[in-house]
Amino acid sequence: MTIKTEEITQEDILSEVLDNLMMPVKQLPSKLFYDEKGSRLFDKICELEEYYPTRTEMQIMIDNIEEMSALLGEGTLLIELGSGSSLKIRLLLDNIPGLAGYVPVDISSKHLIQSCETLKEDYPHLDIFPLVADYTKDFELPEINKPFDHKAVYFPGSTIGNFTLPQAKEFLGRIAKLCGKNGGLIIGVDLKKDKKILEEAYNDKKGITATFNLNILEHINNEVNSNFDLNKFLHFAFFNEDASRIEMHLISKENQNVKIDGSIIHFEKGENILTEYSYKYTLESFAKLASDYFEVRKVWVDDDNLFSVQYLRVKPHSILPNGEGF
Ligand code: AVJ
Repeated sequence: MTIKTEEITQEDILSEVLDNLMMPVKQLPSKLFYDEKGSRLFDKICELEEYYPTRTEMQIMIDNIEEMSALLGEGTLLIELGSGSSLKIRLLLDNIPGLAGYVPVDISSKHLIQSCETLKEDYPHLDIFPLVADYTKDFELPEINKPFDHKAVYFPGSTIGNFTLPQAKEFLGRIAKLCGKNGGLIIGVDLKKDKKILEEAYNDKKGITATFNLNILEHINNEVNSNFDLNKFLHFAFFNEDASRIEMHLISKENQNVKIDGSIIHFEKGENILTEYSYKYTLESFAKLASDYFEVRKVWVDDDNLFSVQYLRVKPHSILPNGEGF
C-alpha cells in the first residue's frame, strides 16, 4: 500500500493563518482545530450528552445500512473525505456488494497511516488507496490500478456545515467532477432545529468545546512561530438564526498584540476571531444548495428529525462555476 501525499506545509499554514487574521473580520480556518490534541478533544465532544450529531448519524447509518449499500451498488470505488478512525466507514465496507476499493482522504498523514494499518488487518482483501490531502482545496485521486464501475464519495459528520454557502456550492461542484458519470455521494447533513438544543451542543457543561476552540491557538503556536496566550481569549458560540448557522468565536479578553512569525496582529478588548461556522440545513435548503450538481435520491433521518444522511447522484452534464462541464 503506497500513500500519495499532498500534505500541507508549515509555510501553507503560516500564510493561511496570516491571510485569515488580516481580513476585516478576523478568522481562522476550522481545519486547524485538528492536531492530535484537537482530534482527541473532538472525540470527547462526540461522546457528550449535549452533542447529538455523532451518535444520531451513527444510529441512522446502522438502521439503514442495507438500503444505503444497495444504492451505492456493485463495483463502487468508495472515497471517504476526512477519514478518521471512524466506525461508520466499517459499516459501509462490511455491506457494499463487490466493493472495488477504498480511498481514504485525510489532511494528516499520521492519522491516515494509523487508520489504514488497522483497516488492513481487519480487511486483508480490501484494496486501499490512501491520499493525504486538504480536500477544502482542489486535489487529485491517487492512481487506481484496477477496474471499478463508478465512484462514490462518503462525507459524514455534517462537515459540509463548516463551509459558507458559496464555498459549499464550490465544494459540491468539485466533488461532482471528481465522481463523474454515475457518481454518488453519501453525506451527513445536520438539520435546523430549536435554538436551545443547538446552542447547548456547542456550549457543553464540561467545557470541552471551549477547550477545543481555544486549542486552535495552541496548534498554531506549535506549527508557526506565534505566541497566542490561551488565557487571554474566551470561547463564544451562538446560533445565528438568520444565517442558520452556529458561529464559534474566540473573544479577546484585553487589548493585546500577538506575534506571528515576523508580523504583529493587534486585538482590541472584546474583538473576536471567527473560528468555525456550522450551518444547519432544512431538507429543502440542502437539496437546493446541491441542485446544480446533484439530485437527492434518498434521505434518512432519525425519529426526532435532528440529523440526516442523504444519498445524492451526480447530475449528468453539470457545468462548474468556472464554465467547465462534465
Ligand atoms: C465536525 C465540523 C461537523 O460543526 O459540529 C463540534 C465540529 N465544532 N463542536 C460541528 C465541532 C464544535 C463539528 N464538525
